[in-house]
Amino acid sequence: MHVPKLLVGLVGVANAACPYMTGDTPGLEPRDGGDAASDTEDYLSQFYLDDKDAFMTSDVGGPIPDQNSLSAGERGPTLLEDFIFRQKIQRFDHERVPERAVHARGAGAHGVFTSYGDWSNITAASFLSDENKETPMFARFSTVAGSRGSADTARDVHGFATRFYTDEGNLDIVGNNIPVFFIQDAILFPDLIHAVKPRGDNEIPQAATAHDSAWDFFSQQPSSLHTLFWAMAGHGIPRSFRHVDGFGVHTYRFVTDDGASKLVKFHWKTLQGKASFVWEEAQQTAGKNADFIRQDLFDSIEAGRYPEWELGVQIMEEDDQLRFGFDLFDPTKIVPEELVPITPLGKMQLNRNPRNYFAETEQVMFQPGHIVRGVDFTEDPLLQGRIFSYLDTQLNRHSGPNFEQLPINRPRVPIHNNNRDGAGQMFIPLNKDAYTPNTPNAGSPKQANQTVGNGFFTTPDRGTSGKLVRSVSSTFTDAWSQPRLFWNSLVPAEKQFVVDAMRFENANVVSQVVRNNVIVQLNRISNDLAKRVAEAIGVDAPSPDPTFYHNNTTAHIGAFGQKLLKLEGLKVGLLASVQNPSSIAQGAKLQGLLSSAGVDVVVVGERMAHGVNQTYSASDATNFDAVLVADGAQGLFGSSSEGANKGATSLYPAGRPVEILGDAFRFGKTVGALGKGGSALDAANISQKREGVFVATSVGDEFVNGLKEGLRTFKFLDRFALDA
Ligand code: HDD
Repeated sequence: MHVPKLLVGLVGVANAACPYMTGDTPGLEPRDGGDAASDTEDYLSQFYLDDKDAFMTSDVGGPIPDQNSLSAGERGPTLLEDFIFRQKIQRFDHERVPERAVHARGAGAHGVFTSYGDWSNITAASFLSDENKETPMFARFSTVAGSRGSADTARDVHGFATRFYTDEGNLDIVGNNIPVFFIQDAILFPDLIHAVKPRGDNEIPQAATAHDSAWDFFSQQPSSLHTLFWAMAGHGIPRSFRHVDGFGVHTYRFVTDDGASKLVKFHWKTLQGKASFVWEEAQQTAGKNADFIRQDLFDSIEAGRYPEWELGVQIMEEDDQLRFGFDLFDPTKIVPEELVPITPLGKMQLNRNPRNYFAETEQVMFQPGHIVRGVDFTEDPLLQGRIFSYLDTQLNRHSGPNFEQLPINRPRVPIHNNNRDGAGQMFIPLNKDAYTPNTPNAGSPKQANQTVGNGFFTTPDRGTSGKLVRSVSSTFTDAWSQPRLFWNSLVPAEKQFVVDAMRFENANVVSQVVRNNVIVQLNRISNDLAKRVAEAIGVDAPSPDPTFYHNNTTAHIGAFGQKLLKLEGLKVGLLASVQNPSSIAQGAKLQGLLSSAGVDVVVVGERMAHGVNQTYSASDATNFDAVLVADGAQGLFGSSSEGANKGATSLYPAGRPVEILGDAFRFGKTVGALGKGGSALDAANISQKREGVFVATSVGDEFVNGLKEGLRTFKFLDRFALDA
């Protein structure tokens, strides 16, 4: 297996040839090679509208008052000439632009990519040409099916779109948090989305696949099963955007300066660790705080806890296209890491929140077609179709071609071409001979290609042929082996996640025909799974269908991990009581002990008071990654304070750690099930406490270390109610 080594030196010459033409593109200073983070601030600040001490003006700059309309007499009609009224209302009336056709709901952040080395032995891409080379980035995370105003914690595939503002133009890796996709040919995308989006007559359900058309599509289109399994597992309800991996999905090409190509798959490995909600928590959170996940990202960055991901590639040869028993150009297949390890190339750190959601996060327009020298496409039919669709949909959203000139979309290098005019043209081109070849302008802008001007080029050795057909490739037809690979790699509790999710989803399916079809497809993957779902949705338990059980490998493919690598940004709820100030005082002491780990302590009390951050009625255990009962607060448990009981009991089944200070026994009795086998804890059996239950006499190192260990493992898998 060719694993690239880091080259040193060598490419200095190539970089020197990378020309920064003095900008004749207004407002775009060529990167001075400074650090990428300050680049971003310097660059974007050119566009800030900063109104701290200013007087109000109209859009054309005249100072105005805008709180009263102009009328004929104090009781008279508003006058048509009132340009202030008309402009203000007209601007309001035109604020909404079409939301994204999919991925409408998202959150973004700026950041920096740092290359681990010089990778010119596998790619000519400039952003990977030097160790520690920095490139400004913007990333946007999203759900797929929900409208812009839907809830963050809906179960869904999650978008993971990343833009590199490289010194040779913008590169976008527009991926998801799931490494495969539902379909193989882009022509089916409208069918897929029409099936998963709400019904055409009543626009119900919002942001949910628990309905007939979605499962009718999934059961009729088996290529969708692999992605569906990942979405029914923890990957569909991540704890936050910080706790997901990202995938480019398609196989791309890396191509070197001299035209040699490798096949690569892009991976973003979260350095926070992967973590998910359980479905009940995700549902509750959607009601308690629809913005829970976007708030988590924003608050983490505001607090200086910058999330990081490592960019890696699986590197394969052109001859490997069919080597693994499936087609590398089939976007429903992964390449198990056991077969081709991931080579880390660099790290992305998101370290700056947008200053304006619409201007940056809503207007950013990613495209798989935003590609740079050293990266090339493959014949993957889904990728080919996406290259058209994103440009097309963005023309619709921006109602014109100049969206690439918006501050968030502009590259950080000068633009030189003969594209002219179009609505909202922001540049003033000085070259009046906008054609090539031209003599009056000395032939500028000149053609850049593989050997001159560091131009983009298609891999020279790429070739294609074949009769024109409309069909799925015969190399794409096995739809069941890889969902089985995924299912086999899950631990029992994660399998329970999938079973429970499919039960929930199909219990909302009305058609018995669709339910039967679903079980037929599940049975081609696992008879155990099919029987467990069938029993819950009124379908006869199927007998095994061995004709599909080939390739039954159990290669572990990095199923949804349960280990957190960093505690930064996690929250613990200290259940205290205003009747006992010492229970509240423990909050400050605990915060002192946990702040170095980046863990926030939220003190919960019956009502707001000094030292109390939240009341029981306004909070829920699902807001916290662990629940702690302060010493002296146990008196609340057993009383009528619903919040207190809910604070602990509703969290416990979700597998989050529960920490008990002081008189644990009374608390134990109330909450119950803290003992092994689901028994209540009491003085006699306190040693029988279940995994994830910690008891300490005071807020000290023993208590904090127990909590940190509890948070790290995050989910105590034995707590989930597994099928008998
Ligand atoms: Fe897509 C947006 C990811 C298949 C057509 N897609 C969109 C976004 C992400 C993805 C992350 C949001 C970008 C942003 O934050 O602005 N899409 C994917 C992945 C796919 C995929 C990983 C499969 C590998 N998409 C796909 C297909 C098509 C589209 C097959 C159409 C043929 N996607 C779109 C779109 C969107 C979009 C309708 C809506 C907003 C936009 O493009 O700019 O063109």
